[in-house]
Amino acid sequence: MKFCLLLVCFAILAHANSTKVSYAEYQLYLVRPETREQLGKLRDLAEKDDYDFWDMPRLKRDARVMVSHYDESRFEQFLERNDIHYDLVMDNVQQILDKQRKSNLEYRERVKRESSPRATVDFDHYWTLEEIYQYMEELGANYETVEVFEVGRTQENRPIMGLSITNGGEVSMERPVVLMDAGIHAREWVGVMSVMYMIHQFVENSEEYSAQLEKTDYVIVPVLNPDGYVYTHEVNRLWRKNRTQNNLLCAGVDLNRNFPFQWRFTSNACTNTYAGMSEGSELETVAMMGLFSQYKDALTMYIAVHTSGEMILWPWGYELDNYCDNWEEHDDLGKQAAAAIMSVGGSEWTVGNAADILYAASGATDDYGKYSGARLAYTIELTGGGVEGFDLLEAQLGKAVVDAMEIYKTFGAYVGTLPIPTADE
Ligand code: 0X9
Ligand code: ZN
Repeated sequence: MKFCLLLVCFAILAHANSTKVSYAEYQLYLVRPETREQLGKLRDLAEKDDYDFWDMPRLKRDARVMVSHYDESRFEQFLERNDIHYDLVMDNVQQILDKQRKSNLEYRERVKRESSPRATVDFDHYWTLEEIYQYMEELGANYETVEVFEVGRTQENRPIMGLSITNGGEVSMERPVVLMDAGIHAREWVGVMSVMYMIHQFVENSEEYSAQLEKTDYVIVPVLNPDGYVYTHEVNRLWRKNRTQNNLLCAGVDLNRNFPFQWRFTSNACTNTYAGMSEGSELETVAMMGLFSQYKDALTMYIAVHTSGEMILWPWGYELDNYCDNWEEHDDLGKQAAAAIMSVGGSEWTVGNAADILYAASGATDDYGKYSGARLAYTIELTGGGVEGFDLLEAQLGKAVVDAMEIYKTFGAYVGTLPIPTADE
């Protein structure tokens, strides 16, 4: 009997893992906390309940929250009880996703018709994991400056691939290292694409960046959460976490809450910010920790690439009113990068302390990077899709990655002027 029950459960899980998730029964709200108390209530809700906050609530700003019809009245009652201003902006989230998909397909068709011969890489569409890994392998095979390596494996046995770009063909440990990852949050596709664009530029247009590539080594993990990334392409566009099965009901650990610095227990495994059973419990976390420790002696900068909000954030991010020792250096460089974005026609980005500007979050990679010895550690939140969708339309992707490139250039050029940590002593 028990065995049968188990079989039924497995069948349900297998089905849930393979059928495309529809958001027809979900609606999108904008909520706007006007007081600190309302902000606290909303953040509490985001952490404890399993509503999907596309943005974390910030004071006097709109945040997008996706709520099922089933939870609608409970959610609205909560907002009304706390006198929180809200707008129901979309009745059927699936319609936005479908509209975006259609527009993306049309755009792809147009680009295909207009560009002849077709370039080998393009930033007109979001790449699949296969396309990303294939491109990395291609660069590794064709360029002396590129090395491609496996950093670890996921629960679903996918390789987590890393790539280095170095002048001599390997990380010298005598030049400062910039360590980066993207795709820790599966649905944040713009971040992943910006890193692929950076790799493409640094490798295939290297003359343009020779001054900075001579002085700095790059170690990059473009998709730190490959299981989640594939899941967003194949099953559920809005998935954020990895794919660990926490219990019968809920899957996924938020890897950006799982790192072993100021880790904090969260009880509800179904929330989008579930921190895992224990610190460093996830394979992806362990893989990334391995890189932090491998390059420790030359590690100078760490960049966590996320979407969205157009923000450049520095530590500490786990609590309010606690700035890291060299926060002014972080802030100055962040502002330089923001100015560079504006100089290429981008919008005005916000630069500041992660907890202040966004919210406090424990066990995140940025703090772990700083704690592991990186002189500079940032989270960058790239351009997102507004109420029109979680991420940008593909037609706007090209501009977003060019803007992000301004940050990578500004940061890299500065790092090239710094001594490696061991030379400081
Ligand atoms: O919540 C996060 O993990 C990041 N934002 S996102 O919308 N991409 O999910 C921000 C993390 C900022 N860092 C810290 N607060 N430590
Ligand atoms: Zn993120």
